[in-house]
Amino acid sequence: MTFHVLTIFPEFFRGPFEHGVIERAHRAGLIEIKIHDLRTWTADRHRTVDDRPFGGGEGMVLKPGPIFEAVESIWPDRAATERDPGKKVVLLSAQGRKFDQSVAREFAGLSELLLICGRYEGVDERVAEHLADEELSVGDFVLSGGELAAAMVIDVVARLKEGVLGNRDSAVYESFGEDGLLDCPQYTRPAEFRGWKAPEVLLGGNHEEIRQWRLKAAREKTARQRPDLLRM
Ligand code: 9D3
Repeated sequence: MTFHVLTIFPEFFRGPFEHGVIERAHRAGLIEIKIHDLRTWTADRHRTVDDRPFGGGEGMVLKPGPIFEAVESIWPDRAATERDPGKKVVLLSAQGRKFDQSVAREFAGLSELLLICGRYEGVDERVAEHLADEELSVGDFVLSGGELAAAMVIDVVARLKEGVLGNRDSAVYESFGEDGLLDCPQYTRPAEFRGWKAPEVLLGGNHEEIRQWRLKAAREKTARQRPDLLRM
């Protein structure tokens, strides 16, 4: 699967995918990540990507021109032929549909995903209306731009692709909220740390007892921290 990111901060993406599971998936050729600098599709001397909002107000708005030019150059067929259902253009914005594990599973079925990162006060609305297939938010909080959101989406979607996770940590276990529960608490050595003991049951070898303890602990933790998951 290929991820495209359109951004005015291409350097932002030097770091996030160079570690762990995603880095290995990339090296194994299971995913491709292409970072595109929006300024490539500007024509003026100052490589202008933004302008002042019509009607007045604070800050700047990303102009539609370079964004349309970029998408049309990354996917030249898109405007001419009917849209390939295996490819999606997503505008990251606080006004979008809320991202979660089930949206990620939907995206994992695509062959290519193009993520447009907004900045400043926002993006000219014609991008959301006439270019993007959808707007996507990663949560009800205010980011400084779409870059961190894009990195999140790529991380979450990539680990759902066949072969990205090892068998041991397979996507079968990637069931956030699917069984209605958070993960159970985990412990490692030392068995006693600063006077706090790891649960005795986990130190013994009784796998049925351990399974029951974990289920109960997951239920208690979910009820305490995320009661909304139990109601879903
Ligand atoms: C809601 C605040 N806006 C008032 C005019 C200004 C504004 C804040 C932050 C406009 C754009 C942004 C940048 N945010 C994103 O690009 C963004 C985002 C987010 O802020 N929250 C959750 N998900 C996302 S995805 C992209």
